[in-house]
Amino acid sequence: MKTLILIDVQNDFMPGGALAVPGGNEIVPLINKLQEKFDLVIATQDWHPNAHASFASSHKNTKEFDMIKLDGLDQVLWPDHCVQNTQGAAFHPDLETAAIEAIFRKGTNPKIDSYSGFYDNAHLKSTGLTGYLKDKGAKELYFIGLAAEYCVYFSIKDAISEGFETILIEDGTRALNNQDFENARLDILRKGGKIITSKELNF
Ligand code: VGL
Ligand code: ZN
Repeated sequence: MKTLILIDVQNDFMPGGALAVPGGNEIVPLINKLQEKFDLVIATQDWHPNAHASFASSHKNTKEFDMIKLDGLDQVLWPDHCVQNTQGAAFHPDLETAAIEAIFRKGTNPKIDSYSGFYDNAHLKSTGLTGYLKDKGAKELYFIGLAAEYCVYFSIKDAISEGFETILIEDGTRALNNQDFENARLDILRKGGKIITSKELNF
């Protein structure tokens, strides 16, 4: 049962958006093309309330992209992004959504960030994604979307530890910082995840 998981294909992560990932828009045609190859397609959406704790604007004497400790965890302070029900939180207008069977929203707790589609950053609360996927009989999870070294990487780490066969489609992601993504790639491989290009999908 091959499942494609679209991570945060949202306007704020596209060039011109609040937290733009360089080239983020370039992956949308590939995502649209690949969907029909899969038995199940699901998506995640970064979905923050106003004044979320991950926003630099919620803290005093800080600026965007500063690193702070938030309840003991490292936290990058982001520009305000993906605020619930705004255009920035909407999927890219060209993303085909007809085949997306479920959307898992994350980052809704105002006090804690949530990069992974499975758990918040402190692993305190599950989104229910593991249970949903296991109930559906999903075994191999293919990941695509944004941003490579944040929400894609954190989702992949959780998918591996939840026991799924986990594959990153490398040409279907873009990073905020390529060096950070290189470290994430090595960690994915070390943990037993696979990294392929879409050309290698032979089904
Ligand atoms: C993301 C930073 C903050 C992501 C979400 O989707 O990768 N990155 N919120
Ligand atoms: Zn976010």
